[in-house]
Amino acid sequence: MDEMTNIETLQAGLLAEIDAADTPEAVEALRVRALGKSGEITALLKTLGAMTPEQRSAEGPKIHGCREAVTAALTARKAQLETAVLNQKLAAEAVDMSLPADMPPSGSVHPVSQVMDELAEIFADMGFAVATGPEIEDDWHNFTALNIPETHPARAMHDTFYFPDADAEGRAMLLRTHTSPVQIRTMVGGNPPIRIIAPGRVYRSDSDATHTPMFHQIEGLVIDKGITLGHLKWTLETFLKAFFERDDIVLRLRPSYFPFTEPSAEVDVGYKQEKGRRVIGGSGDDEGHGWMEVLGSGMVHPKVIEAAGLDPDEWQGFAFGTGVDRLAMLKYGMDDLRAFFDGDLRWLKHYGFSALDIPTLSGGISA
Ligand code: 2U9
Repeated sequence: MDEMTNIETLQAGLLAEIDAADTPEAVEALRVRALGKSGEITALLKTLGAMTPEQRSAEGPKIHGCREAVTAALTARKAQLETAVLNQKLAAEAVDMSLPADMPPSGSVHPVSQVMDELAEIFADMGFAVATGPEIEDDWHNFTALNIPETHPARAMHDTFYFPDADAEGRAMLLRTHTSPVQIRTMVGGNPPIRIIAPGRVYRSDSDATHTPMFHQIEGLVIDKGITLGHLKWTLETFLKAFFERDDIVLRLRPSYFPFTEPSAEVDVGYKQEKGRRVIGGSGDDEGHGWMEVLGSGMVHPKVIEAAGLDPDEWQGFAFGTGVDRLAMLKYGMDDLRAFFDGDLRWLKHYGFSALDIPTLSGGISA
């Protein structure tokens, strides 16, 4: 009876003190006082050893009950106080985002991002919308719909990064090897006429001084009625004049082959050798000049138009593609592709662009 009163009194006293504790540290001090090595409840637990079995079965449950009640109260109060401390801290450390910055923005825009912005601006002016799509694709959107046969070398394991498992429909999954699946998705999902550019990352299992396993492409697609090679040539000429910011751009369309276009043409621009550098402009056939390949292009193959669910007798189109990294190197005079992906801050400081210098046709395309 006496013990009972003791345990009850002890428990009531501890619970009241735990309730009154106002810091996590005060709760911890109470835990040590009650349950520590020489704690009050610990001392009670130790008395169990000297008891007779009868006493023990009478007292044991009370003492253990007391320990459990105190432990639960300690845990609950500690959590409560820690939440309060955190909330106080969050309130005290709140940042007012509407305040002006006390430092100018640092960092710079990567040349690839800059060129992507320039391209979007130039093509927007010609009425093209920017389309994007997944970088993880299936082999139908990346190859089959583009009239690339099962046996085409581009599909080989050593050229394409495949995932180990197929998707739910049994299609092989891969990292897109070009941005063309974006155009396929636009044709399948939308209704023509279509005028889009698709810029973005593409992946090929390739790595040396002029190839990186990930690089940036931009492709364009126009689908409408009565589209001809003339529209293609005008579009590319207008684009290249705006991009290189000169009027004396001369194009040469060379017959080529791509599975997704027919006819296909590689597009060269004339350049002049000046102080050991190639400067774009003029006819490549002039003395001291040459031709440099900058784009691939062609009239969209009827099979591709059909695969995307459109009637090729009604709709025609042209398409083109080029590497953004290479365009950036050409325009801004960088000679090592690998530096693009090193993340070297000195290189970025040297070749980067100001975040505040946004390319516009009215304000000037390059910064
Ligand atoms: C659809 C129909 C046609 C996109 C095209 C090229 C020509 C081309 C290369 C340039 C250098 C890729 O980065 S690169 O290696 N691209 O030569 N691309 S026509 O043709 C399409 C795309 C989508 C539906």
